[in-house]
Amino acid sequence: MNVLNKSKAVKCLVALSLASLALTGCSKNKSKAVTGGTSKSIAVFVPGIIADSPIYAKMVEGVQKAVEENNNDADRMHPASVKIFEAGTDQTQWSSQLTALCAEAKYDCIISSNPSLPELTEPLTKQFPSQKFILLDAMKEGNENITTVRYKQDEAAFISGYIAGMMSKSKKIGLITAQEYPVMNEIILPNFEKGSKAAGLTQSVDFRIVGNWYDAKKGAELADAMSASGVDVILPICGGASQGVVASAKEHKTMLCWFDSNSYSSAPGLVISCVSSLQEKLAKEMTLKFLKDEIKWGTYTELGMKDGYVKLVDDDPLYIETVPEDIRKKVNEEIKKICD
Ligand code: RBF
Repeated sequence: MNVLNKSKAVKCLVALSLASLALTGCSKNKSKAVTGGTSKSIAVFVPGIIADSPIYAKMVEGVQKAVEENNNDADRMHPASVKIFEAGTDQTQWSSQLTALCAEAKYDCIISSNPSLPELTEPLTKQFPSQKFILLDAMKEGNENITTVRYKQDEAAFISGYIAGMMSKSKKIGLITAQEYPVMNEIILPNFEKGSKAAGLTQSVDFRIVGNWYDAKKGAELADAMSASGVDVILPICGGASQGVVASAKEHKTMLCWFDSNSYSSAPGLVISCVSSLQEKLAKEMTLKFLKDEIKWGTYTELGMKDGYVKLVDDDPLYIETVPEDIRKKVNEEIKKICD
């Protein structure tokens, strides 16, 4: 090999390793990318604000952990990359933001979460036939580009309502939602009420709407008005606006039920239940399945307490201190009935 050819070969090698770096993003197994694997690229579309919503924060963490695990696995032939898009709370923009993401043609799969996503992504699968979507906390069957998994929110709402009913002294409980949506109106609210009635309450749930997922001031105003009318347990499902509900609860000593995450410490002694969805675990598992080409496209799966994806956090010392033992026992019996 003459000097000129030698320098050409070196340049070629440098170019190849640069290409492999670009393929793997930050993976350790660069050589694998060159020798056979195809790089997979994932976008996480956050329909809201990560910091305000544990359900979104856990989705992002789960996907990131899956990609990290995949890229650290020396035997994996498919290094992956992930990019996070925080879409914000202006829902009128979500469709065009998603279209722009698809049009980039950079992402093999877009992962997102909430029940409005199937309707937004379905038309895009016609426009961009190779674009895949994994949608959590959502339901859609029969589209070969989409797979969905939904939590049994009826179970989460029933147990929350049951604890609220057992703990309420005024026998009046409330639910503050950010907005009305089918899962809220048809599943969460009726099952929260059903749970409270199973605990002996007779009144319907005081139901109030913030109008968005961020207005903490409005959340506090609604909670203040509720406690003024005698409500002594509130379930807030309103993202950032929940902070206002917590502030009001601390002022009026109103008890709180919580959804999606462990939040006993946000108002110690006042939070009487945290029913968590295992969104991080699910997001990680679904991402790994995608990276291993194991997703069953076009399907819809529902996961609940029996499957371990919806869980009352009952081992937190604050739950044990706040909710008396006889009530905790009755709650466990209700959970057992759901799981049997
Ligand atoms: N939940 C949140 O915690 N934060 C949000 O920003 C948020 N935005 C939503 C937007 C729409 C259009 C819909 C239908 C639901 C949204 N949710 C949000 C609710 C979420 O999907 C779920 O029902 C609740 O978190 C209770 O598990």
